[in-house]
Amino acid sequence: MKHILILSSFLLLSASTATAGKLPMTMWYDRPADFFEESLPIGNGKLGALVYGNPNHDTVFLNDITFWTGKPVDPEEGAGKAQWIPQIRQALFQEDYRKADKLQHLVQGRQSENYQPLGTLTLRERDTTPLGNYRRWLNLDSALVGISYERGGVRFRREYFASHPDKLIAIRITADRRGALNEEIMLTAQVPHQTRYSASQITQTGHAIGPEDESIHFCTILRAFANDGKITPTDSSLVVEGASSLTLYIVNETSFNGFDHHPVRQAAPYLERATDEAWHVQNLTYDEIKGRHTADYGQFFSRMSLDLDGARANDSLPTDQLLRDYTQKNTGDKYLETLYFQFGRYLLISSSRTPGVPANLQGLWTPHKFSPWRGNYTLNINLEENYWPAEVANLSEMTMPLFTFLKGLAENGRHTARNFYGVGQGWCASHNSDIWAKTAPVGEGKESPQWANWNLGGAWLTMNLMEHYRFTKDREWLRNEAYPLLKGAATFAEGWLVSNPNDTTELITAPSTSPENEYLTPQGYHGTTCYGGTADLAIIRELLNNTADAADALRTDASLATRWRRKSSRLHPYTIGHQGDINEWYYDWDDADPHHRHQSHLIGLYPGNHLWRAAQPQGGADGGLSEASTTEGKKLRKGAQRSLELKGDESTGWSTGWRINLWARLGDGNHAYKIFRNLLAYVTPDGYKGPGRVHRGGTYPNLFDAHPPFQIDGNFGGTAGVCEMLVQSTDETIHLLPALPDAWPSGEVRGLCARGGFVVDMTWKDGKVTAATLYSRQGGKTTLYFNGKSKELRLKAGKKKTFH
Ligand code: FUC
Repeated sequence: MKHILILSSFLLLSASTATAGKLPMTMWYDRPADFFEESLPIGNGKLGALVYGNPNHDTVFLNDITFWTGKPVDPEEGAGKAQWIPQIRQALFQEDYRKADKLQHLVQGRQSENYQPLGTLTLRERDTTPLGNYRRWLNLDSALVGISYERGGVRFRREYFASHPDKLIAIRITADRRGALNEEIMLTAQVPHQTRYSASQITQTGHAIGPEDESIHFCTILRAFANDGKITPTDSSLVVEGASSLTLYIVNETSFNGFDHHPVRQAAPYLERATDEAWHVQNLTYDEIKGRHTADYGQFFSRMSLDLDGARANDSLPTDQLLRDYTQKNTGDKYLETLYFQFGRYLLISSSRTPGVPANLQGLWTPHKFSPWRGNYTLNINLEENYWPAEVANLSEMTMPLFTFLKGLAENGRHTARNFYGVGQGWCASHNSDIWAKTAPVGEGKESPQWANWNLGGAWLTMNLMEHYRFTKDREWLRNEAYPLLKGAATFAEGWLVSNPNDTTELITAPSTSPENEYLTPQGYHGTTCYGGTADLAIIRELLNNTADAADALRTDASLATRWRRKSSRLHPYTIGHQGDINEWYYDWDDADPHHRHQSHLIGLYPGNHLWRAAQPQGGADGGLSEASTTEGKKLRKGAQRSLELKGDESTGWSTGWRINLWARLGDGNHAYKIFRNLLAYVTPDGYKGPGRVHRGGTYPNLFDAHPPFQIDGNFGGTAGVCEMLVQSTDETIHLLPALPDAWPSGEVRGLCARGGFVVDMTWKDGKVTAATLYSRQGGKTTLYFNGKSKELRLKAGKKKTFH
């Protein structure tokens, strides 16, 4: 695999001037973290750390996004398992669901691998007398974490950051009295390792859990530089005495060399790389390294600013208190809402810059030897949701790790398509994946088909590809990178579709499951395997339409595009159930859990487009977000709304994030906002068992999303949801304030992106747009809807226009 980060050439600035967020975006706390859900994350897109900031015992969990268990997949995995597909299909068409569920176990493969933590750094101060004036913060504008405190009349300060340009984590400790620093520095690890303490340096090598000759290896080097004083190695630490300032640089490399390279026999030269990086730190001063970091990070972060109703930073209360008050005192604090929004952007920049290795379930931050759900890539919502804010929130380049990862999926997915599903062309991916671009279904014959048997994860991910094109209009990228992946996924879908036995003019999938949901048949069977599941058909509809659109845009494969559209129109249509909702199952069955967290049958409303577009009228003064024009559209709109009502407003973090976007797409800003408030519900750290414990979907004190446990997707869903309330767009239209909640009567947003390759800056007051500037990246036209009027807009590349 080529390790090249493809950076698109277009400008991604805001429509007017590039702006730094006008409000200072700082999370702060008045005490050190006790739990990791209180710690502050830093990351350079590959290396990350969770900073606790307790001077007596400062824990820094280290992570490298390329550190996983396992090795490349076996292309022969599952060979022959496809023989069971016809039997499962037959059982389904005879309506014998029990038998189908049972047979599905024969079409399962190995579990995914685990994301693993690197070492844990501990900094221990010799003097443990009481501290005063303690403060700990994360500044989102500069991606700097810090703590400050006083002890014995001396003021101390620590600064932590993760630099992308210099591939390191830096920690600097200063004191305002000469020679006042006395620290002990230790590096331990939960995985097999050896640590060597030498003069001013710690070197740790080791490997992921598993056989030494079959696992990813790593090398972490910490170099310590003291001003004044001395650094002495012991067997288990570096001891710093009498220093005035201390700078630590931490580098790490792993032997991961791409999804298809063995981590030992075809290892990346990780020892050499780590050594080079460790030497490199001497080429620059600390201030230079810090300056390069803030400039690099700032070029992305500063592209977008948000001001809700003139909210000001409430500096008198720490962020965890703001969050608690938000829920418990119902403050509706708009500064906190802005902070939360921007924190999602911070997390994406900090966790998604490594080719082939997208942000995982925890972004890249985990303190656990074995993370919940293996910290893997879950393709039936979670990985997709990680990237929902990327385009709208002006961080388009951050999608490149995902798209290079998709190439690996497409490679491995050819084997999975053939071995497990008997489809000889195209590629597919299942529910769980990992750094090895795993595509085979999991379960090992033992797990419920509800999460083990499903083969449309890859198809769902291709939506992100087409969205990237819609937002950037980067045709070269579409041609060279995205189109082959779309075409391969569409080819698999064509091979997988079968005639509906009840109406042979229609196409369906069989077997099918609807991500993790369970049905109840009228006969009382409680199961998961079905045929013609709505989610499958929605994903395939979106895929076929997108691939045909891509072919049109590239002026290629005209007859294939016609075939894909014809097949898309033959898919079994949406139906409405006895409760007025869109049926999730082929039949009008009830869900075993009516509030189930997944709502995959609404994929076409969000993140997809086809249901959303069908539920809108064509044209109309307000672009018709409030009412559909066709009978079919009205029916779908009502059905989607009813489905959401039946689901309710409380769910896991990621599901709550999704529901914000779904309600926003229905044009109901107040409902979207109500759910946004739920997403920001204060949750205590999972390990906290004392009084006031809160365990639910929401937000931890460090603003990490609580599934619970911590999963980063909800953060990203929330950031995307804010954008969706403010601007919605299709290839031909842009709606300003399509779902503005009453709680945000006035505000200003800069740098929000729209389909068609536009960037929007806008101010609003009393719920109406007061000024909007649109900038075109590549040149193009759109119809702009705002304040009940519409304007045709045509702009040349790099030009902008302002409307009042
Ligand atoms: C999906 C979800 C779970 C969880 C897991 C990581 O399987 O259904 O809620 O988020 O991914």
